[in-house]
Order: sequence, then structure tokens, then C-alpha cells
Amino acid sequence: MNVQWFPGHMTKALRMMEENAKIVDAIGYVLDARAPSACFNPQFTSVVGNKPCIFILNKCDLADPYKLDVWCKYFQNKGDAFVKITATASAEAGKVVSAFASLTSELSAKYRAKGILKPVRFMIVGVPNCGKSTIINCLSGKKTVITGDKPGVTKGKQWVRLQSGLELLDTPGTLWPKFDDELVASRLCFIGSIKDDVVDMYEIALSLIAQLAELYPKNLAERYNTDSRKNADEIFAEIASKRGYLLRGGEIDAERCAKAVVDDFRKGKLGKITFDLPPA
Ligand SMILES: Nc1nc2c(ncn2[C@@H]2O[C@H](COP(=O)(O)OP(=O)(O)OP(=O)(O)O)[C@@H](O)[C@H]2O)c(=O)[nH]1
Ligand SMILES: [Mg+2]
Repeated sequence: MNVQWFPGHMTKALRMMEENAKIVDAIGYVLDARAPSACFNPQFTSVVGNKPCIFILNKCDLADPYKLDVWCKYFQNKGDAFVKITATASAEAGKVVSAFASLTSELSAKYRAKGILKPVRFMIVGVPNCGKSTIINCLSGKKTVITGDKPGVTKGKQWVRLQSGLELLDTPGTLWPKFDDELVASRLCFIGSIKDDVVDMYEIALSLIAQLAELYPKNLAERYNTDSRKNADEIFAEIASKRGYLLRGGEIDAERCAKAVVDDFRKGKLGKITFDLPPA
């Protein structure tokens, strides 16, 4: 898969993460619950050192509940703090604030014992479009920071103070400079972490169909009334012709069909899907 990006920019973003990590007490690492492994940057630990970290599995409304349970057990067994949320549902805010508070309870107690009036500070990090800013708005109870359904919405850092006294640092999404793994790159495209205009959407749609045929054949078959044992390009052509994504001469309008398939996934029209399982 030919994914282009701008290494200089991304390296700068990681450097910024490293700098910001020094001025916060803890990290909230947001993972899209549809592809948690793809969202995890292998350079993360070396970038942020040993600050306390809580993993936030977001967009749970779109994710496979069975696989989410497997992820929760994985974090539990590793002793990692984590919380599951749907940031677009405001009712979820309380449990995240409690989870943040419990991760930093020792530090808060230390501040109190010394009479230090200092807020506990969290930096919210994650790949572009995973919902960092939406989580911050959810916790603050109002639209404090800008959000949007494309990557690269947050351009700079921004502090948000919560009523509970916690301070959250919103940051631009960070990718890593190189993808060794095609599956990782493809899943980051599916969830909209990589800009659609730097990838070949036809290739992305074919890859999405192929991965769904393997992992969620029923969902694929039901949505498009097709046989998921067919090849991805056959299924693609079938969708294009059934839905009328055709050019004047009757040829397939591959771009329009590709966008429609990827959009179906992003909007949850293919059902609740999670591609990644935790490492064994
Ligand atoms: N369905 C669903 N959509 C969500 C959820 N959380 C965020 N979104 C949507 O995901 C899109 C991206 O959200 P943002 O909060 O802007 O993402 P971000 O991580 O701040 O993105 P960048 O600033 O570009 O890195 C928006 O359209 C949100 O409405 C969720 O839990 N469920
Ligand atoms: Mg943002």
C-alpha cells in the first residue's frame, strides 16, 4: 500500500510530545477501539518515559463488544490503567474523571500533604482523529476545543481546566514516521487517521473489503447482499454496479464507490467492528 506522509512534520509532533510529557503528571493515551494496536505508537514509551499512563479506548459505540472485552482483560493482566468510552455520549465523563483521579491519587495526596495548590495535569495523546478533543469536551461538559471528522483538526496545544481541578492538555494527533506493517497502515486509513487525499482510496476500500471478508464475513454479506467468499475486487465491482456508482460509459466509478464503502465502515453501517486483537 502506498501511504505518503510528511516525516518532518510527524517527527516534530513526536518531539513536541516528548517536551510536553515533561510538564505533565500523567498521560491519557487515546486508542480507537476499532484498531487499538494500530493506534499504539511503538516509540511511545521512549518518548514519554515512565509517566503514569491510562489507555482510553474510545469510539466504543462503533467497536466489537466481544473484542473490547478481550482488550480489557489484556490491560487488566498487564496491570495497565484503562477506561472504555464513547466520547460523543456525555454520560461517560464521570467514569473517565474518576479513572484519571485514581491514576494520580498518590500525587494529589502528596500535593495536599505539602499544602501545594497545584492542579494535576494530564496530556491527551493519540493518532489523528481518534477523538482526543471530543474526550476533552466530554469531560469539560462543553465545547471547549475544536473537533472534526477528519485528521489534523487540532493544530497546536491547548490547556483545559476541569471543575474537578484536573488540567488537560489537548495535542495534535501524532503518527510515526514510518509504517513497517501494511495492516497497521491500512487500519489507520480505515479509521481516518491518515488524510484520505494522500492515499489511494480504491486500494483502501479493497483492503477494507478483504479484511472484513476474513474477520466479519456476515456483516459484509448483509450490508452489500453479496457472498463474502468472492474476491475483494469482485465484491467491489458488485457494490458499484448495484449502487449505480458508474461513469457515463458504464465503467465503475471506483473513487465514488471506494469512498462510499469506507464511509459505511466509518459510520458504523457495517456493524460494530474491531480489527485488532491484543498481542498474545
Ligand atoms: N461515533 C463516535 N464518534 C466519535 C467518538 N469520539 C469522537 N468521535 C468523532 O470522531 C471525530 C474526530 O474527533 P476529534 O475529537 O476531533 O479527534 P482528535 O483526536 O482530536 O483529532 P485531531 O485533532 O485531528 O488529531 C469527530 O467527528 C468526533 O465527533 C465516539 O466515541 N464515537
Ligand atoms: Mg483534536
